Amino acid sequence: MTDKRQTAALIVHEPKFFDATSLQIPTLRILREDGTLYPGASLPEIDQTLALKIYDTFLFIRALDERLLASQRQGRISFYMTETGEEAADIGSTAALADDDMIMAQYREQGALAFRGFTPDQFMNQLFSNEKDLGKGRQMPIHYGSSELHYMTVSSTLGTQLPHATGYAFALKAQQKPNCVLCFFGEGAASEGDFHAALNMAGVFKVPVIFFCRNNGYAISTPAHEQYAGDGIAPRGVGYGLKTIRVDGNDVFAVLKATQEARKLAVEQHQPVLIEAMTYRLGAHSSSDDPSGYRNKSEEDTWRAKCPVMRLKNWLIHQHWWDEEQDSQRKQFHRDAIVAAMKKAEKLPAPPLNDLFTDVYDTLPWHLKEQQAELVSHLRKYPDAYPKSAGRLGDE
Ligand SMILES: Cc1ncc(C[n+]2csc(CCOP(=O)(O)OP(=O)(O)O)c2C)c(N)n1
Repeated sequence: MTDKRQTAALIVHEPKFFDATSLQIPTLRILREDGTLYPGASLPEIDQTLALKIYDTFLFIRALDERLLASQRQGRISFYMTETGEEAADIGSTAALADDDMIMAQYREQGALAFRGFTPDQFMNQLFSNEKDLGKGRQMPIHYGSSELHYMTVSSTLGTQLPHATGYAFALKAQQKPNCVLCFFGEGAASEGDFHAALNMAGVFKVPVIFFCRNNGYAISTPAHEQYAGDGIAPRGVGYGLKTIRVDGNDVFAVLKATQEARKLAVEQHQPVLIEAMTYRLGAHSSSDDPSGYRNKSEEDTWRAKCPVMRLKNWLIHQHWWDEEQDSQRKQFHRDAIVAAMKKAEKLPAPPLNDLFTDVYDTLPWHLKEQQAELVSHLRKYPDAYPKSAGRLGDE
C-alpha cells in the first residue's frame, strides 16, 4: 500500500539531508540583450501585432512612470511607484492571458493594466482622485482597479491578493469556466503567511491560478539575501505541489512562453503554477524612498544593461518591424497623451464627500449617520478651511 503522505516513498539506510543545491531550478532565457535568440531557444507564440502591442505598452509605461514621478516631485500628486526595469515581467505575462482571465496585482504592475486597455484618462483620474476615478477617490494613488478589465483593485497590505487569487480560482473551477487567475507579488510579500496559505490551498484544491513572483532583489531596503535563506521563491512552489518554473524576468519571450504554458496547465488541467521571474527594481521603491542609502550605482548599472525594453526593441529592429524614427515618434506620442490626460484630470473636482458613506451598507447604520451629520456641520462651520471641490457634499 502506498503512503499517501508522500509522493515517492524512497527508503535509504544512512541519514541524508537535503538543501537548496539538491533541487537546482534553472532559469529560462530566450532573448539576448542584443536582440538575438540564444542557440537552441525558440520563440513563444507571438506575431507582429502582439510583439508591437507589448513593446508599445513598454513605451507607454516608461513615459507614464517618468512623467508621474516628476509630477509627484512637483507636488501635484501625493505618491507614486514606478515599475522601471520590470516591464517584461508584468506585461509579458499578461500578454499570455485571455482578456477575461482575472489579474490580482500587488501594486507595481500598472503595465498589466495598460496592456488590458486602461486609458491615460483612467490612470490620471485615479492618481488625481477626482470624481471620475473608478475607486471614487477613496484610495491613495496607484491603487488602480477595473472590473471591466478583470483587474482586482490593488490593496497595499502585502500578500492579501494571494489567498484571494486561490479563492477566485476555486470559484472559476466550481463554475467550470475556461479561465485562470494571474497573481503578482514580490519576493518580500512571499514572507507573509498569506503566501503559504494561498499556495498550499491552491495545491490541495488544484485550482487554475498562476502565482507570479517578481523577484526584483529588494523589499524596500531589505535585499533578497536578508529576506530568505533558500534558493529564491521557486522551491516553495515545488514544496506545495505546484508546477514551478523560474525565468529571466527581463526577457519578455521567456516570461511570455512560460506563462503561455502555465495558462494551459492551469485552465486545461487545473494545475496551479508558480513562476519566479528574476528581475530588478531599477527605480526607488516608491516616491518616498531613496535607494542610494542601501545599494550602489554600479549594481544599478549592471541591471540597466539588461533592460527589457532595449532587448525587445533590438529584436523588433532585427525583424524590420520597428526603427529608431518610429521609436522616438511613439515615445513623444505617449508623453503628449499623458500630459494632456493629466491636465484634464487635474481640473476635475474631487468626488462628493457623501460618497464616503455609500457602497458598503444598503441602509446607513446609526453611527455612520451620526458621522455624516457631524461632517456636514463641520464643513458648514469652516467652509474656507477646505478646497471648494474637496468639501463638495454631493447635494449642492
Ligand atoms: C502587511 C504589510 N507589511 C508591510 C508593509 C510595508 N511594505 C510595503 S511594500 C513593502 C516591500 C514589499 O516588497 P516586495 O514584495 O518584494 O515588492 P516590491 O516592492 O519589491 O515590488 C513593505 C514591507 C505593507 N504594505 N503591508
